[in-house]
Amino acid sequence: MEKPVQTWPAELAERYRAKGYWRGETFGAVLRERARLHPERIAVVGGGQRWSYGELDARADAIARGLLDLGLVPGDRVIVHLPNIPEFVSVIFGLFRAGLLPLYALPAHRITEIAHFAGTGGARAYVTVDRYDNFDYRGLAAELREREPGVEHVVVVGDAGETGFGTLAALEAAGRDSATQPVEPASSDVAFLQISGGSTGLSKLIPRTHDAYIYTLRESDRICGLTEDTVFMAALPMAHNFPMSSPGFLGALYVGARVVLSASPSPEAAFPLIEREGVNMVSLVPPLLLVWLEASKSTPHKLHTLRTIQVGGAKLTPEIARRVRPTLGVTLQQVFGMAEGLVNYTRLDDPEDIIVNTQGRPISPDDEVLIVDDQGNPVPEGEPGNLLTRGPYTILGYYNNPSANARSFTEDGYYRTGDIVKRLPGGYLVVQGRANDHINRAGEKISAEEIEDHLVAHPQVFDAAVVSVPDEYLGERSCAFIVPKGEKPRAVALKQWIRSRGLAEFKVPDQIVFVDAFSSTAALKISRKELRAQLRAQLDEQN
Ligand code: J2J
Repeated sequence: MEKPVQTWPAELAERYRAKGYWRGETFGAVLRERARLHPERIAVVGGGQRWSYGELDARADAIARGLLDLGLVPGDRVIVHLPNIPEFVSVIFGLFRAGLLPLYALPAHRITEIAHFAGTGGARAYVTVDRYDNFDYRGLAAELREREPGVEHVVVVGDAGETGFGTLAALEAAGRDSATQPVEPASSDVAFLQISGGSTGLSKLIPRTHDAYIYTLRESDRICGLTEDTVFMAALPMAHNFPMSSPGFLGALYVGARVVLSASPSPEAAFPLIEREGVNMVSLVPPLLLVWLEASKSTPHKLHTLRTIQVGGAKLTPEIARRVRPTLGVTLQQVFGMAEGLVNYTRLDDPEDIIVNTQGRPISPDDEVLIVDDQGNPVPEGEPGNLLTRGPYTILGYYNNPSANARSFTEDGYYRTGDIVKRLPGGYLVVQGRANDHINRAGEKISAEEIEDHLVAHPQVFDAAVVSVPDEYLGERSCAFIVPKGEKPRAVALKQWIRSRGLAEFKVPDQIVFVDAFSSTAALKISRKELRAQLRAQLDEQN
């Protein structure tokens, strides 16, 4: 039987240590050290709170003890389902310190996704917030406890109401008085589980170790020019790997910089904070960049402190990229990364042509990048092909998922990214498209298969195929082709159906097209992939 976590072969691990990539650091120890060096400096600002490094450190200690006193033991998984609030940071550092593994869920996720994470991750606890963005997460927690009895503990940030769940405030208070001594995990241990974009079917869990992840933070900080004077804004949801680690809020904390949390990435929420806190760096997805560029022209807020805007998660068109410097007077940095590992950056001092037209080059000289045709043969430089990668921070397998691993990793440990890229001289990558059928909707990845499965569960749906459609604003939107069964359902009813299945709002199809049948060739058992390609082509013809 395959082990739940695939680790690097001994000789590679040895090389990464010898080269100083993996330095034996852990998150808990890093925070301790920063707090010792400059306890008074502000670490996190958000939700009306300002926490110094010393305060964050003390909170993390109390939370670690409080969690262990619940009966959790090192190695246990804990779902963290929190919006951009300072408690996101204290909770995960508390977990790190206790050797417990955060499993990051997005605020947009709903019961079906959370129950899936709880089941596949074998989570024993769930940390959430009372309410956020017109949604009561306590109700979700109650349903989760019913569906997944393995989730023994629920901790609510804020008001637990009548639920009987514990609150973070109570857990922290108890932890402050506790004599429990957490044991620092090993740096080679898994620190947390990220979630995959879910290219085929349901999201998979991504185990990342302290050593490997902290290496990316340190190098990202260097490449992106972070110093103690950096004021980094997390505007995208913090649970996303991009604002978390490239260099993200964790990279900012790693250098002892300040992290400012915006409850929403909208200019209305973010711009006043930029002015008030003197934010100089932020990461965005392409559609938000567009909104920011427009809003910046008429905002009363002063944005002159901004120096770098990073854009990633989905392809940025050169036309928009070119407008960044003249409009905002900042340096654009393109970031092409993935929660499984490999991250590419354009460098701050790259020529404008590279910054505008490429998605950057890898972090590490030991990132091995292969660009191959469908038979696995390398393509000539400059030609598009499938991107495969392995290296000092790219995982070698998903958590406890042998069948996904068989599909997504080669025998010699390369991750099949599913991205089609071409490589330019100097190692710069240009993303050309994708080999697999997910929809990249404004940086949120949606698996066609997952949504199709929910659609065909509807009594009036005979068959369904979900495809991506180019969208001027979102980059891509989702379109569901539906073959009805009996009376044709209404499009709004199908959208409502997806919501009622307990899925994130971004997975609700943007567009629904009814067809009598899929083409006759489809009946001849072409693959779903070919069917989706045909339907996409059909849409293109119509437009
Ligand atoms: C085109 N496609 C991109 C880009 C990601 C940094 C930045 C992003 C992510 C991320 C991340 C793209 N142009 N600039 O984790 O640390 C698409 C690719 C990729 C997939 C990964 C980070 N940047 N993509 O987006 O795990 O298809 O990570 O394989 O969410 O997003 O998605 P995700």
